[in-house]
Amino acid sequence: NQPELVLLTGAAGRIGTCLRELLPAYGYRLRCFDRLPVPGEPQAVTAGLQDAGALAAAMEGVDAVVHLAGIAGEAPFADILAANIDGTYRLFDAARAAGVRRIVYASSNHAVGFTERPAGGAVVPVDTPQRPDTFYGLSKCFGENLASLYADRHGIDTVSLRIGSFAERPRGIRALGTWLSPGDCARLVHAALAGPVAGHAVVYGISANSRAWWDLSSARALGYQPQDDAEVYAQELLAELGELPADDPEYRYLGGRFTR
Ligand code: 15L
Repeated sequence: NQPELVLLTGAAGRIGTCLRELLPAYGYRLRCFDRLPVPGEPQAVTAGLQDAGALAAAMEGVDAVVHLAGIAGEAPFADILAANIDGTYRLFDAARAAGVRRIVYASSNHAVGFTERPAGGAVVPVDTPQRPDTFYGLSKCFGENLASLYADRHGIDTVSLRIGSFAERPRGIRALGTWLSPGDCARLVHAALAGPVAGHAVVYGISANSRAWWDLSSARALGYQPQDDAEVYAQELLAELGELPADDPEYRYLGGRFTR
């Protein structure tokens, strides 16, 4: 029951580039959408989310959407409003109008970024209250709630991925807990596209890090089996940078430096 044709928005971005490389091996056909040309994808739709005609045409025949497009960090509210809030609404509504069955939404840990890390290094559960650390994080709270609304009201299966720190390898001490490797990113998105979902699911997106900050049980329930662990890099990173002091926001809050 795995979707076949998947619309990938933000296909030219960092995670989009990773998924273009790794998702086809799981049996998906990708249609790429980005406001910038997508290197090596002459068929990609080059348009913004505000282009209703291009978005509707891009949705034709699509089984599922992976929505990555948007601003990936803090920005003036007007920019976040246009790209991440209005743009995400337009994406969801175009998917609804086209009868798309599932939407995988790239949320972020910054939706809960002002949450203090529990004492003793316990992982934070997925049902912790939203607590954005920026306008960016606030837009991710909006996207998660939109995903919930479109699941309840329109019966679309939706999955919000609270992505940690996606990178080729962990950069910095925080990433020992928050890293998502490229291979695990593809495994996670595959699970979100093909796993069992009833309504809206929220999952954290990190690798199988020994120092994980977030609970992966809802992701595992979709079938996600992470293979990488940032611990492999721990010795090298700690020798270079040292442990984070407990009063450093980078250590104290889930969102790290975004809270500053
Ligand atoms: C994010 O949401 C950002 O897009 C990314 O650039 C990183 O800062 C990441 O979170 C993180 O928290 O490490």
